[in-house]
Amino acid sequence: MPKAILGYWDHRGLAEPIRYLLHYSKVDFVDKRYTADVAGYEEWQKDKFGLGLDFPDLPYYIEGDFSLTQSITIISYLGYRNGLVAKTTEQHRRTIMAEQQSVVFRQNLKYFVEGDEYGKIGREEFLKRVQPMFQEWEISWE
Ligand SMILES: N[C@@H](CCC(=O)N[C@@H](CS)C(=O)NCC(=O)O)C(=O)O
Repeated sequence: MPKAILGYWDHRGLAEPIRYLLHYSKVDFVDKRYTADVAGYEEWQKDKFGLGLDFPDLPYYIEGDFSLTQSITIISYLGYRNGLVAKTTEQHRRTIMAEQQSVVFRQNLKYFVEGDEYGKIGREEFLKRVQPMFQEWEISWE
């Protein structure tokens, strides 16, 4: 079986949690990174429709004939493959809810951080406003 390949831009973005998970699970993989320049963009455009992906996008994950896109789906699959799955109904409830909630969290945080907010209100107020977004996640996972 050829080495698994994780393809993404040469930054953290949506791929970093997948990279963490692959390292944590001791999966030997190719960390394929497309550079943020014309050459990288053109390389990705060539691969985009040449890799046989069902829904071509970045990140992608390939294991031989098997391929996946959608960052959360890749994480979910790797969890399944590496025994990091819920074993009870309650764990499953938390896992699937946290999975989608993390998408919303990321979106909201992104809008907040990338918007003009930080520049307008300053660091102290920014940290105060961003705090409640993290508080919801302060839950026990026992
Ligand atoms: N919902 C997708 C979003 C994927 C996405 O927006 N990928 C961006 C990078 S963050 C991209 O550049 N995709 C390549 C393309 O659109 O050609 C996921 O979670 O994987």
